[in-house]
Amino acid sequence: MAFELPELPYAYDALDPYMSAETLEYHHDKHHNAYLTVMNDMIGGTDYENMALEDIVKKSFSDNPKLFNQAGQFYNHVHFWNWMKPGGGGKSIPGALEKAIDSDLGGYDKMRNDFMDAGKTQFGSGWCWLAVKDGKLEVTKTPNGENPLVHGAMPILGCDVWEHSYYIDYRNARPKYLEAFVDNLVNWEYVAELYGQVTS
Ligand code: MN3
Repeated sequence: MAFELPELPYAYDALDPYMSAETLEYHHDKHHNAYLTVMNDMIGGTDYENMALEDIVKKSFSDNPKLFNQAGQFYNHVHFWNWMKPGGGGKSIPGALEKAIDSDLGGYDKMRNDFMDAGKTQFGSGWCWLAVKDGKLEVTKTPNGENPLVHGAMPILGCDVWEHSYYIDYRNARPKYLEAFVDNLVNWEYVAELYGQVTS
């Protein structure tokens, strides 16, 4: 069964001025769609064809690195659009997740700094993450299309730090993009929903 490109959960200009319609048009319609198209071509007629996306990501990481590049990035972006919303970001975080950020990550301000620092220090393309491993929250970073799934953790928030995600709006200023993401874009309700699924 071929996978399909999910529509953006908001209008292309909804995240303006923190992420422009031009960025979302290229990032969603071109980049995300390209990962999807190549992945669908590669899984057609193979054992991967009827597997769940998470299983394709985990299996291909060890067995088929070329497929993993596409499947990992397809998976990451399916969530990335939902990890943002108009009027998002900041400290207003649903209760159970807020408590876990306090107990596991030293509170909101430390988590915010550590998350942005992970994104800033990821050399080259990649992602920074909030993930749940063995029931506890952690902040991590990965290169290219890798994600916490392949390291035995569940990603609940990720920020794409490939240049295609910020170069139109921020040029080379990755730290400004990360700050806008955390302070103005994060959809904490969706992050909390994923957190609830992992910890329930
Ligand atoms: Mn991307």
